[in-house]
Amino acid sequence: MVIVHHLNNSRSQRVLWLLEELDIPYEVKRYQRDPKTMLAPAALRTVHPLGKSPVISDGDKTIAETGAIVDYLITTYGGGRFIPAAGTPERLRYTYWMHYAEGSAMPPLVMRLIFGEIPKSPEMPWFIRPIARKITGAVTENYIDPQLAAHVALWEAELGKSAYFAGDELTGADFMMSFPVEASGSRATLTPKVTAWLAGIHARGAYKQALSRGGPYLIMGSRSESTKVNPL
Ligand SMILES: N[C@@H](CCC(=O)N[C@@H](CS)C(=O)NCC(=O)O)C(=O)O
Repeated sequence: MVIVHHLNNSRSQRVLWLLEELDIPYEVKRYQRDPKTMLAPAALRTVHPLGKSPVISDGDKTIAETGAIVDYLITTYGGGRFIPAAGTPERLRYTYWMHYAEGSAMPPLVMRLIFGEIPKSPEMPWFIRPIARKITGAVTENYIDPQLAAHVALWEAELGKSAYFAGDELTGADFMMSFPVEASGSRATLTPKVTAWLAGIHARGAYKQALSRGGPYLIMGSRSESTKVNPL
């Protein structure tokens, strides 16, 4: 039985979604973020030394890193689903987006979150706060936001070629991309094809079922909610 070590409001939600699509039995072990630091509890470090989510256990195997988990689940339990055939152009696209989601899309999103939080830090002396706000605001405006806009434009172009990120079938690339796209939805302006792709995913029965297994998922909040509740 697959056990998902699931942190609330986290990347691990997409693993639950994949498991629902695969329609295999699994258990969810829930962990709650510290409400002040938003970090995972120490208990997660007993599962994997980094103490990050997602992590899954399957028999004697412990697997961390979403891309590795998605790849493992699809190749072990997919029976050929959710992965394009080897040697096809779709397979190359699949490999690209599987790596890109965490390797390229997430860093500017995490940066935006951190730069947004710096001026709000309660430890910061009040007279430094306006200076911090000015610096972080300038970096966000001049560097991070243009980067994010370029990423969203890339997604829009890719979804102009096919219904999903790696062709006309739902694949691991879409499971991986769901989190950066959801996280961007509250930090950048999404474009029409990306918005439609996300709406299509949110309408899936398996996606909804995964939400009920994972508990409240606030990553999809509005821009204003996001400044308070959207952790990464
Ligand atoms: N690249 C890793 C990132 C893992 C990660 O940073 N997970 C976040 C949740 S979205 C986490 O555990 N944060 C809590 C913490 O760092 O304590 C993956 O995709 O699995």
